[in-house]
This record gives sequence, C-alpha cells and structure tokens, in this order.
Amino acid sequence: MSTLGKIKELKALRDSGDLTDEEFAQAKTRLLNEPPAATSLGWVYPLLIVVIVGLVFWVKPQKKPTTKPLNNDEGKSTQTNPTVKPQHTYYIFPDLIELAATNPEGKEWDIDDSGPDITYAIHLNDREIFTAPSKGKDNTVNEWGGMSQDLSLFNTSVSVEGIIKAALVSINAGDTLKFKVWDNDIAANDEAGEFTIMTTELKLGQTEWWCYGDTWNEDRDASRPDASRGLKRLRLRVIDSEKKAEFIASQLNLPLEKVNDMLKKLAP
Ligand SMILES: [Ca+2]
Ligand SMILES: [Ca+2]
Repeated sequence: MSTLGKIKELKALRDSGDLTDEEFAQAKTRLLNEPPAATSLGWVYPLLIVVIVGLVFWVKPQKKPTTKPLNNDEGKSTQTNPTVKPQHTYYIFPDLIELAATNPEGKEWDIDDSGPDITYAIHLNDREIFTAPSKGKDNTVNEWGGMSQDLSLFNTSVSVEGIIKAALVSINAGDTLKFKVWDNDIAANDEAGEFTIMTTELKLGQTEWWCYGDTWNEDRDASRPDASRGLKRLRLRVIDSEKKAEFIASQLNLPLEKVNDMLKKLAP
C-alpha cells in the first residue's frame, strides 16, 4: 500500500474515533519519515556498485607510478629480474642458444650444407664445471630443459642432482662464468663464440642476451642488426638451488606436492 493510502486509512480511523488527533499526527509523522524499503534498496545498491567500482579504478592507478620508473630506466619492456644473492647457490644453464646463419669467419657451418650442431660448456674462472647434457642437430637454434630427458630416473635410486642438468654455482665476488659455444663436428669443431658474465651480475629466472659485435646486450636491440656470424643469442636460466622442487614441478607440469614426494624417495 502506498504512503498516501496508509494516511487515508489513518484518517478514516481518526474520523471514526478509533484514533485520537494526537495518535493520528504521530502515526502520520512516522509514516512520512520512514523511507519505503523497496525504493531504498533500489537506489542504494547501484550507488554501492558505483562507489566500489570507482574505488577499484582509483586504487589501481595509484600503484603504477611506484613500479614503472624501475622498469623504464633503460627503455626495456621486460620485467627486471632480481639479481642473485652472494654466498648462495644456484642452478645455471642456457635454455636457448641461437647462432647466426654463418660461422665467425662468415662461412657455412657444415660442409655438407647442414646446419650447426650446437653444444656448450660452462667455465667458472676458466675451469670447466659443466658440459651440455645434449647437442643440437643441424639447426641454428637449440633448447635445453635443464632436466634429464629420462623420466624413469624418478623410479631409480639416482640423486635429485642427477635429474637437474645445470651447473651448480656459488655466488662469490670476482668470479666469472664463461659459456663457450661451438658447432660439434666429427672432425674439428667450429667455435661459435663466448658469453662471459660476473656471477654477482646473474639474475634470477630467464635473461636473454644478444650479441652485437664485441658487446652483449640484455634483450634485443632493434636499432642494431642481429649478429650475422657466430653466436647470436643466449638465454640464461638461473634457479635458486633451494627451489629445485618448484623447478622440476614446473618443467614436468606436475603438482609440487607430487614432485616433493618423488624427491623425498630419492633424497638420502
Ligand atoms: Ca661445422
Ligand atoms: Ca650439421
């Protein structure tokens, strides 16, 4: 019933003597002051939505100015990964190496006109600490997963370290890591090039390095031509050695719990 209808009803009650003039006046005031429930919900909810949506859009842009300048420093589009911690150990390997169409002398990689067979070795201060677990075949680009291809290792007594195929490196000031890359040949190998980095400058996760003459650039520099000879690109992967279960889980696309159970069986 509308407010007006209710007032009419009250008026009738007063006229018939069921309500005194005072009671009628009080009831009428109460009626007029009480906003009807249906209409209050009708406008309160849309207003709430407007306020909440407004708040979300207002809060979001507030965050941007604090994170953006960090990434825009050198005009890089990619997110800057944190660097490694000193006195901490990491698994390190190139998960991708790309060579130019010709060798450093500007000649074909292989005389049989096939592509190069990419392989690499990692040196710590000129001492070899790791060699590629597998070689590429007749291609200017090759990838490595950082893990043993043989998943049956999980069912044997091989150690956790036997599953991860990467160099284990401790971060110490002054130490240098060198990645030597070559085309594996039956007779004499063709050197492709080298990439050198201080261990303290390594960054967690993936970092892509592009070769421009004698210098290396983090990320591709579109203003310069890509290398036309030898080593062209090397993508580094750095994993916290304490996070090996997470790494294995991500590479095998398995739930972390399952990998942890598997590793418990392997760990002494
Ligand atoms: Ca060759
Ligand atoms: Ca070949």
